[in-house]
Amino acid sequence: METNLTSNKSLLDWLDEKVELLKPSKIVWIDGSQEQIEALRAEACSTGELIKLNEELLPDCYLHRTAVNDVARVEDRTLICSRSEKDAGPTNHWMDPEKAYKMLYDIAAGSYEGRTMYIIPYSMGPVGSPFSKIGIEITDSIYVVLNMCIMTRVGKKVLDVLGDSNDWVRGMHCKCDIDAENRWICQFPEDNTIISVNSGYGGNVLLGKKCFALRIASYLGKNEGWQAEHMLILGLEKPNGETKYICAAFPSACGKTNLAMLIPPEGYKKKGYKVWCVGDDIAWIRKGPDGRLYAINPENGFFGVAPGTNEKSNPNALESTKKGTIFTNVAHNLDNNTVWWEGLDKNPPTNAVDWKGNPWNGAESEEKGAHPNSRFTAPAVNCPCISSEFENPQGVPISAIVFGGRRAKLTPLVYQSKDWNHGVFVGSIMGSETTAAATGAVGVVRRDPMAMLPFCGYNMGDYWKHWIEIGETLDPDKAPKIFNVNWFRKDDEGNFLWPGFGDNLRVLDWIIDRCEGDVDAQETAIGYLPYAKDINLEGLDMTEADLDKILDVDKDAWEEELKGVDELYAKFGDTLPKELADELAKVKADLEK
Ligand code: GTP
Ligand code: SPV
Ligand code: MN
Repeated sequence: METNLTSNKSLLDWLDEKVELLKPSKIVWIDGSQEQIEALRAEACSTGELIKLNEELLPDCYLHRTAVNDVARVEDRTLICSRSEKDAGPTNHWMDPEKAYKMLYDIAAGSYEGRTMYIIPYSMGPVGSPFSKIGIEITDSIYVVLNMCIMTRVGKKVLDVLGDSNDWVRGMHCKCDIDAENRWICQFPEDNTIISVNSGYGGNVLLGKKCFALRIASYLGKNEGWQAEHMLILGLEKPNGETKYICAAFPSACGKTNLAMLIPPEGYKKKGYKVWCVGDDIAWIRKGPDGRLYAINPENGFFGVAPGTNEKSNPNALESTKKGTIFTNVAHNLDNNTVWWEGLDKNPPTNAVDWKGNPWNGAESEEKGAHPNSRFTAPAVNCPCISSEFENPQGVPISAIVFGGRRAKLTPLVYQSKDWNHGVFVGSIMGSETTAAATGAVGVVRRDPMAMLPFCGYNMGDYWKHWIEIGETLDPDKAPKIFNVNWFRKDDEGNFLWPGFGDNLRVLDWIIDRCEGDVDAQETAIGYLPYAKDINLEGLDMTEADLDKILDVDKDAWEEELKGVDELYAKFGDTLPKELADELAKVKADLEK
């Protein structure tokens, strides 16, 4: 074995076992040095795993194409392997851990033969922060190594913090043959272990992200009294210089990255409003010494949706991708060796290669150049609006928690919950149209509680109970206020009824005003809705009457919606918290009034 970077016995023992199983031809410790990263980039380019892009226009940027059958998370092949099936709950796929280990070890055995085993020590959260947690991922993919080096804090410094501790998350990734029939993404929450086989796509293989920072971490949080959530974190700086922090949970490809980096509309900008990005996908939240909730972003980069990202919709994200970025499954413009995706601009390249690796003429082709779930992996430091608190080991204090989904009908632009438990209810009933971020049908409404349906590492009934119990420990004056938003209402012709993107600040402004008690609202059965006059429409081609159309509560439609909630709740049996059953009954009764 190459010289060990640590003498940690639990780690070395685990590695010995994995070497025995996987039979790598070579072993490389990832130390996090620039020289090593350069050498790996060069090696990946020599084999075609990466394509180096135009050094002038996109310095240190690379393109990668995954297998055509391997472009999104696979939810039906993502398993929670707790000892008891009940602990995985009715919304997760479960397998007995003994059976799962055997299945996975059979698939993985000998799969590193002729390949290199890379050992990646990484920290989720700033190295050494009391919030942070350490993981080790072994992989046979340079693409995974280079992505992890952007998305997490990697290298020797992490092992120095780990010392002799046994408190680290074990992650084993094996590309095997990228065989979709034998693809499995398994979490063993009781063993701090993740095993991923036969995939090379982001969320399935960058084990620090969804597997650790959400599935394993949500379970750790339940036991240790904190929360791991699928949430962006942003700071809204007001003209008086004060910054208020908001966490928001939207399902995959429903606008977290966009909201986290938004640029205020002209009128707001002039007044001095600014938005600072702390995180765009995951928040780890715990109570601080002053009794408020504090959040950190455990990641160090953005694994963002490429399509739709442009100079107008999200200039900060676009700017973040201009250096040191890995692009996955976008189109390759051969004229200038850059990248392109649908919605980048109106000039698709004509001399290009599409995401599948075929010649592509964007002016003529009916096919898409980039996959709808194509992504960029960009370092957080590149982001022009990265928060000064990004590295703060204590996190930022949260004023508001926002839930939201993609709903063409029904859900109003924004409403506020009546109190904490009602807010937990609002999160629990979230429904959203499915997107390309996971395999399967797109555009179908499904229940996605707290945007955590694919990411909760244990029984979601117990997870809801955990939310309620966190609320019980908070002084109501210090607890974040809870809201729900929907940027995606459409008219009958399919046009969006709200401009979205930067203009979402108008809604955040109302949310912060509500938190400060600065604005009234109308009480309805589902919660407090804004008066149209209280949402600033200055500079928009929209009237208060237009706004009223997306600030409505349609009694019949809500009654229909709540039938879906009945169905969801019924699955939980005795693990459904009584508090949520009570909230549901209350909303039903209020709708009847
Ligand atoms: P994940 O990385 O999968 O968790 O996605 P995300 O929640 O960060 O979503 P993202 O911000 O990348 O947005 C996904 C898609 O939604 C993109 O195509 C955006 O253009 C679109 N989108 C984001 N915000 C808005 C909005 O306010 N209105 C509309 N109409 N579309 C939006
Ligand atoms: C998501 O699907 O919510 C993502 C991308 O953020 S992935 O890392 O693939 O999960
Ligand atoms: Mn996500």
